[in-house]
Amino acid sequence: MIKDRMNFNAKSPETSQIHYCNVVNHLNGRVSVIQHQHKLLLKIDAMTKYFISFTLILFVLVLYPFKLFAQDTERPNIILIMADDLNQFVGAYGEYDQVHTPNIDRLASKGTLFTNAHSNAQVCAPSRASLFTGIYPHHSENFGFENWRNNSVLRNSNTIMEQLRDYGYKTAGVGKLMHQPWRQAWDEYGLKQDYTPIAFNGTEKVGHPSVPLPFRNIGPLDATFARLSDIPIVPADSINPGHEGWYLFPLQQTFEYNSATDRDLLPDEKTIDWAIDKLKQWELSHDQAPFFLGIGLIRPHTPLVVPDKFFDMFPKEDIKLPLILENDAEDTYFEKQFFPDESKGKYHYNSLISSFSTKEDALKTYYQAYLASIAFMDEQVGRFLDTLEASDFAQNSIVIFTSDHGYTLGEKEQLFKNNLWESSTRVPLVIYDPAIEQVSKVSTPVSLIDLFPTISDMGKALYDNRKNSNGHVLGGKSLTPLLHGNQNEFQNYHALSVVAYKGDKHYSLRTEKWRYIEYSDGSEELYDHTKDPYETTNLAASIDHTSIKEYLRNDLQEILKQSSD
Ligand SMILES: [Ca+2]
Ligand SMILES: [Ca+2]
Repeated sequence: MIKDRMNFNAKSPETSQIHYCNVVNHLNGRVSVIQHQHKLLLKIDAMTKYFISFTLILFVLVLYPFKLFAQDTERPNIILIMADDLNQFVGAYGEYDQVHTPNIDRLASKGTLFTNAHSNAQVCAPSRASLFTGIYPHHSENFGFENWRNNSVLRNSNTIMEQLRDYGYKTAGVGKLMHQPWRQAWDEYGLKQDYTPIAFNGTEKVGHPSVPLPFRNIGPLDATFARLSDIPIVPADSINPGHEGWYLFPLQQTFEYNSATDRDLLPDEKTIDWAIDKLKQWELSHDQAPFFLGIGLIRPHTPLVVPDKFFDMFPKEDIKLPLILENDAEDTYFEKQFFPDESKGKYHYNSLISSFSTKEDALKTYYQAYLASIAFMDEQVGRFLDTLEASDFAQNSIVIFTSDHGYTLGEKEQLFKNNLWESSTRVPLVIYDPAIEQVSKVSTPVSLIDLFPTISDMGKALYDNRKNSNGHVLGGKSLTPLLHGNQNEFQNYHALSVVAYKGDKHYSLRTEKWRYIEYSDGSEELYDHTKDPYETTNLAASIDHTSIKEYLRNDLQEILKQSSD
């Protein structure tokens, strides 16, 4: 054995040979020789180890990068998928059996389904502004449709992408995410938001000719619902040249449709294609930095235009409408106190109903298009999830699915969003983290304001979000304890929602059991969700509920005061 090693030593570098000869020549005692030989052998062993280690590393790096590629295990990839104007119509909730959302349901079956999640503002721009910055609308004073990137508080605070990027994440987004896009917040951005295809008169987008009047007149974007095969033909008039065919408005392009299988791709389909390509590109790059990927889908936002097969899933005659009571709005204050004429939601509702022979026909027609748009959106989510699940990222990527706010579909004679009732504030929320054993359902009231701290917590980037003193601190808190079943920090947690109109701010507080609404003139609504999930009976005037109403009123004021500090 020793001889063999000596022979090996004879082939080793010259310096080792000289060292060995010198030792033999200059030492007289056999023991000393053996001791030095032993030391030398140890040295040779170490060299051998280094050689083997180096060879292994080379082997790993050069020959097996695909199999042994490992990302940062401490910080997972985070994927945020957003739908637009999607209310609680998701099958996993088991509340409305007319919906078809197998892919979101699949994600929910693996992750945690939040059954009491809400938006903080019930229109696209301020909801997304508060979600992506983690700052409450009443702190930024950003409530409406103005460009939130001009808002001083929001501009001087990090978006979640910047927060993660500062701590080593690479970030990419595609589709409709921030409403008012801000490219610099991302490392890279794919397709911009595009609500169309839509009918076109050669100059401007117009209502689809198939949509009955007067509903068609509420505006081309809000009013349009049609099968994709129902190609709009808009004749010329004295001003406009007319146009035959669908039109992609921001791109100023004709959308070609020849058949179900021979047509251009819809914006949501292109968005998912981009996200899939990005995932594959990252997979091939072997970059070890974790990623944040935002995917913003447009449907079921209007125009409700999707391929025919999704309309065919919901035959109108088979649709069962959820509970919509006559005169349900009589004991409410939003419309009568603040809209002496008509709110947008009431106007849309009245226009829809008067465009059909019966209220039921009107609502079923609209529900069919909304449900079809959800099913279409769900199919796109499924295409992405299929790719993710087959990728190297399947086990180290958290997926969050939600919407920017809900949608009121006929309840309280409203067809819109931007109110403080359950249908409008409630959003679907699913969080799937493959690394943990999650609880399946959480009924704690949470809201979109909690996503910034949740995501930055997951990415180990839960640090001061302010760029400077003009920024504002976060309004929510990380939901990760809830994923583990720990509710200790959430005993009195609430979802706060706001609607602002003409300078008036109206607030709602949602607890496990109650919804309390306080309008700017002091009018109140109170609903008991254990008995009245559709919020049909306003208990604010009930003597039996004086104390709970007072408690919630004080709580709301306390929250507004506290979170202003
Ligand atoms: Ca929206
Ligand atoms: Ca009522």
